Amino acid sequence: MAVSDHVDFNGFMEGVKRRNPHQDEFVQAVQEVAEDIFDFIADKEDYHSEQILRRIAEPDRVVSFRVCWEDDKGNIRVQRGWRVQNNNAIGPYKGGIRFHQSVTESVLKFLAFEQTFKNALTGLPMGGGKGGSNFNPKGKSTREIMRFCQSFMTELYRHIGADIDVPAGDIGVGGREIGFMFGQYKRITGEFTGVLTGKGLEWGGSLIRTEATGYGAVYFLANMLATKGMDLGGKTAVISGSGNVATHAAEKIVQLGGKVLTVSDSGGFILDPDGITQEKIDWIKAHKTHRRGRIEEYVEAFPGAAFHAGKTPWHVPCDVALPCATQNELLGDDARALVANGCIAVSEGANMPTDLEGVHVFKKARILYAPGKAANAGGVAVSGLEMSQNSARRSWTESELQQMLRDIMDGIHERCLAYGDQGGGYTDYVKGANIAGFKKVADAMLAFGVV
Ligand code: NDP
Ligand code: 2IT
Repeated sequence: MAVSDHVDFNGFMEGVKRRNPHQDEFVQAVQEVAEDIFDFIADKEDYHSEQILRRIAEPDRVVSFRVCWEDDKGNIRVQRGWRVQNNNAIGPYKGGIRFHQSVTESVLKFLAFEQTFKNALTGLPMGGGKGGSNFNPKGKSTREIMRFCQSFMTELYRHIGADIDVPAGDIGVGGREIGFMFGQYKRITGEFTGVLTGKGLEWGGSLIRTEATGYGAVYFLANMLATKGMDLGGKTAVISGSGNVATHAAEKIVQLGGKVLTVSDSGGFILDPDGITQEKIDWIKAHKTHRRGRIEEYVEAFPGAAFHAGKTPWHVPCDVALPCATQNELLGDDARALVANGCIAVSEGANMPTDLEGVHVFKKARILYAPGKAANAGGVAVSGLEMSQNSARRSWTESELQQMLRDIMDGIHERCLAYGDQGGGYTDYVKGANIAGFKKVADAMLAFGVV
């Protein structure tokens, strides 16, 4: 078939929308990738005739299941659980589990799709998957969390395995939840394997996994600044979120000499003009443990700060911004405000935090802008290193792992430069990440034929 006979970008997106009704997040993630991939594959016949993008944008499978559990008052509660196995062309499915009331099939399909490119970018052999439930962990007792995790794993266990699909944490799932799920998997199967990552250090976990996503997002930011001869010393940073990714991103910014002005949660953001120091970050970590505290209580502990209810922090003037909470938390107007206020770099700790309009604003302004699939890949990368350590039945030291994380983030940055260089000193990191991630997965799929 001649290249000109192939479906064009608009035709492709119409098909994606038709086949995925009411799945706006999934359609958005596919569009962001397709915008770059259609140009790249324009003259590459194999990718067209083998329908590679069409196949990556159709999950290998979506497993949906009922999760029943009993709350502390004896009420029977029913939630829905999913595992989306998007693509395993270059390794076992790999990706986190999210527990949040906003979780839908669309959200998990977008996350599994993004994860496929992200994992390829790390250079490690991992395919893309994601799972979760519309369970809301806020306000639940530890016993309720345990019963929910056990019930969730009682179905999930039959779909995962150390060489099949290896889940980890995400929003609402941290070390405690991974412990409950790992315990249940081991109880059901009788196997002690590296079936989950983000495990405790005593039972197969890896050093620096907890810190890796936030630290990695700042390493990537530092790499982008370095291309312009700059570093983080003295730079002001605006961060959203106050969970795992946000607090560790803040910590690394402070270590590299920057000043963090904001963090947030779903209730609003705090602005601390004196800067959020390590001592204050430690307070946030302790306060938000197991989703108990609210960020608005920060102003009682540190009266120099102000709380802005129901608002996001993007209108606060800053040099660099790190959205680290959730998808579509930074919209077109927010992106315009950041650019107008002189922000020079954005590094996404969260997955797809910027909507498509915002992405286009950043690209047009030609600022340093790293999409989540590149900037937040440090977490899954250290998960990949946890898998290697589990398979080899050994543990690397902290300094070895720190170096490996640095090297992997440098490698992702290099791959983005290689495919995103637009000339005139401007790198389109979105394009670079999309093409580099796509090419690796696509070439593996070509090797396998039509399967
Ligand atoms: P946590 O559960 O530790 O923290 C989530 C934070 O985001 C909380 O501050 C939470 O506020 C806020 N948040 C969640 N949902 C919303 C919402 N709808 N609106 C406003 N704020 C919200 O999760 P993580 O830090 O692990 O994850 C944050 C982001 O990073 C997610 O996009 C995740 O996919 C991504 N990510 C995580 C990785 C990891 O290793 N953990 C790896 C790569 C990406 P509140 O307390 O009010 O709910
Ligand atoms: O979005 C992500 O990359 C994660 N939540 C981490 C996935 C993992 O397998 O460590």
